[in-house]
Amino acid sequence: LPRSVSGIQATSDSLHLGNYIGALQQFVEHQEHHDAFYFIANMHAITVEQDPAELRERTLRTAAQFIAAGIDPERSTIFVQSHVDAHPKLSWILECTTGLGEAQRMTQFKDKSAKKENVSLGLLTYPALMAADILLYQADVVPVGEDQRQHLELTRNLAERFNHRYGATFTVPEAGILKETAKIYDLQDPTSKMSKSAANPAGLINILDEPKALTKKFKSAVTDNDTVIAFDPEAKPGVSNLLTIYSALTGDSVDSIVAEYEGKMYGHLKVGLAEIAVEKLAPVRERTLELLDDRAELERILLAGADKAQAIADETVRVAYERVGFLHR
Ligand code: AQP
Repeated sequence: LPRSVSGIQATSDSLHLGNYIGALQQFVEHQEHHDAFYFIANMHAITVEQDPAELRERTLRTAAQFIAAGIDPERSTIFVQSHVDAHPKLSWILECTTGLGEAQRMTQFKDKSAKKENVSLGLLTYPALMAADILLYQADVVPVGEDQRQHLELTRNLAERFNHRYGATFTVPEAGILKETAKIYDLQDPTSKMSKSAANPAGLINILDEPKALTKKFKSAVTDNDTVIAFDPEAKPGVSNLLTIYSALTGDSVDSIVAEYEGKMYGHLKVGLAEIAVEKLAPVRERTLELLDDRAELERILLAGADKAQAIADETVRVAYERVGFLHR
């Protein structure tokens, strides 16, 4: 089976709808025909300051949301990044394979460092750790959203560079980015990516929001002064984003949704979408809360996942150490 590998940072109490549609739904889909490895990126999380107790809690909450969304720990390997020592080991080698200018050109680094007074070195080396996360498992495909395309391109370059310099070591992975759903936008500012650091909380749909809050946010989504429901991201970013979300949550094509709502008003679309989102997300919320009631079981799943991940990752590190000329211990 081809291997699918991806991760999500443990940086909020709830994942948001962008994570759910851009990443999680694909994870669930991939486990049908891939050997799948999905991890909670707690090491990436500390590239910006985190409260330790909060990070611990969010790591477990993120794991619970993975499972509640449909990742089956019997079929997919779910683990915590810091449980597998191979990640920082390979990351070091890949940092030494990356040019300083190359890392400084990453738009995520530029955006995040521009907003901060104290920029950590980890924020700059973030993409080398991400490349390690992927290359350790010899991933064939990496399901992510559009915002990770550049990091994935760097991962591919690093794999090729290393293979060229030291001999075939890493599989060069493909980006699993679905064109239609690669970027979900903020409901209040539909030209910006939906993100946990949203300027206005009403624009951010959390998958653990209560049904009432979900409905309210969809109903107050920003649209435009026109009245026609049509898919046109340039002229009608707000309505187009609602149609994209509708399509991603139902599996129906955007065209068929537009046809269904022909002659209706924006309000109808918003109410219809709110109902669909509640139907889809309320069970994820309930299941997450149930899973969080049995933390021992969650921890057991994560430790079993770490064992499986470690066996593969350690072997890759062994080969990479050998290739670069590290002496056997
Ligand atoms: N808006 C989005 N649309 C589609 N996919 C998205 N992803 C994130 N936002 C969207 C995808 O979710 C996965 C996990 O991303 P992450 O761990 O890097 O965290 P984040 O949610 O991307 O962080 P934010 O919300 O963007 O936080 P800040 O505000 O810190 O910048 C990835 O596959 C990502 O592509």
